[in-house]
Amino acid sequence: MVERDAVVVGAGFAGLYMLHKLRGLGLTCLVLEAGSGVGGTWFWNRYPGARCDVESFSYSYSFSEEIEQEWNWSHRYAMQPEILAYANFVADRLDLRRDISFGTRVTAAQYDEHQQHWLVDTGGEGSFRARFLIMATGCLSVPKAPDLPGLAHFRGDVLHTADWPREGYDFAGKHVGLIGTGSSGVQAIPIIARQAGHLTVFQRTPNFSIPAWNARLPESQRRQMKKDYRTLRTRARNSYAGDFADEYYLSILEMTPEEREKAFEERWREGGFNYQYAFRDLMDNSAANELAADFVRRKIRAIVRDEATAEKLCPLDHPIGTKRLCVDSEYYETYNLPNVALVDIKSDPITGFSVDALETRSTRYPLDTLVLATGFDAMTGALTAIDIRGRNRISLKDSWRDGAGAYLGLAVTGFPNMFVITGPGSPSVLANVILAIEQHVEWLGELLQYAMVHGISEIEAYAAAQESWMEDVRDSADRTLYPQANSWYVGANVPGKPRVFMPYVNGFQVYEAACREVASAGYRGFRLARATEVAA
Ligand code: N01
Repeated sequence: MVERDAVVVGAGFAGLYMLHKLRGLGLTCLVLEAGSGVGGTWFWNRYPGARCDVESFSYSYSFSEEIEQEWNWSHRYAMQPEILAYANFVADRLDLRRDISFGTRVTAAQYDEHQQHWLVDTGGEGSFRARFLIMATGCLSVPKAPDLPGLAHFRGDVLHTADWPREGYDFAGKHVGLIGTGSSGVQAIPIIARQAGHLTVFQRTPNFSIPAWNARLPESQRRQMKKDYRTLRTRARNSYAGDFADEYYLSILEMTPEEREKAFEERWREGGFNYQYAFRDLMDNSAANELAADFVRRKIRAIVRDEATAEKLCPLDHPIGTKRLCVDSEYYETYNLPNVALVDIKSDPITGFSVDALETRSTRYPLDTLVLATGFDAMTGALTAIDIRGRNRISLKDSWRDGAGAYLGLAVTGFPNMFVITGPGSPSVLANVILAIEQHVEWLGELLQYAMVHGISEIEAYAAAQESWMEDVRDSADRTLYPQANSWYVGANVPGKPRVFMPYVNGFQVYEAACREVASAGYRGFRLARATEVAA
């Protein structure tokens, strides 16, 4: 049995920084990672076109000025290989690998109330004991295999974007089918279309996508960004989305039609997420939202030459932004290529597969390869995949049966000394997730420091604190348009998952202030017990 002060699960961006932070506190720590390398989601998601849709300078650690200055981002939005190289650079620069056990998948964890420590099992790769268990398992890390009738009959290659072969895949000359038009599909489709003999996209629901206008960063801009880093980071910390961009200052409804059209056009030309975040009434006013949505639909119709295809690509079933916006590079333009076809599987559903074809109600599509860009069991999937048992052997899965919850999105009642980085109830996926991770790691570092100084051996969220936090998470979401969509934010993409809006919608800056306030009130809402009190 290996013993440490803390076991961290996952060596993505959260796990790496958590390890560094714990070392700084003088705690011993081991990170258990299922993959053979660091990087988390960026280790597994190697599909063609995979890149970050938050700008590279923003989507990077802010805690080390040395790392900021030493690393050079090549593009406005970094591609997956570059982000993975960055994660490796950080791991080497901070000498993190010696405390990471690769190829070690955590299968179970049990809290021992008498000893106040966690026993962590890996199903053959060893057992571990630690006072603290920190789940850095990521919000989007468990791929969702879609329930496709008869898929087992298909003898062609089946690839999932979130579990892509490390050696890559040669699409040349192949007839390829792709299911899923969320961020992953929207990024992969233009690249696969250029490589494959023919690409058929099977679309269930169209998404809104904004151009990335990705480009190489000129040296002068890189130099300037590095000079301005502290100001930019401060701006991000004080913002809704944890990003540098200007946000929330325009009201769609207060503008004249001409001003509005100009503002939409400017945001479209600027590209990326600021199309959503620049307008303060877009996410809570249906009329404002519809105007922004209509502008994007008009863009789609102007780009896509075939009228019927353009109509199929126009989202009509959800307000813009209520499903996560996609950010693309020539996504809509791809449908003008002669080797690309779009099939609406809502009106012509998939009925089955044969050894070499996908069949819809009306048509047989011969395929060599099927790409699944069908998403994730988001926010909770990586946690409920592990048999986590807290006080009285209660399982996390059971305690989340009616919906996931965590106090501040960080700590779950009944699971003392376990913490979740960017868990349900925190801004996580609605913010720049690297900053969301940093804020959690830093806040948790302070809590553990406080525990050490005060001789506290057990930390647990009170049930009332968690309930009231999750009530606020839900009520805040209900004041917006977010819950109107069948999105993975509410777990709607996983059959049987309770419909609960999981992220915190009030903004990164509001959330950070709430966390600070909890800390300065002596960690209000947490039961902090000294060893003697626990034993009693
Ligand atoms: O997954 P998704 P994703 N039959 O869930 C369809 C992040 N990300 O991997 O909408 C047919 O968004 C499903 O259809 P529908 C980002 O946060 C970030 O693309 O359920 N279709 C949908 O079209 C993103 O939001 C980056 O009707 C089925 C698609 O599959 C999140 O990951 C890059 C189906 C799934 O879309 C998830 O994105 C990539 C079925 N049975 C991803 N099941 C960055 O750049 C599902 N679909 C940072």
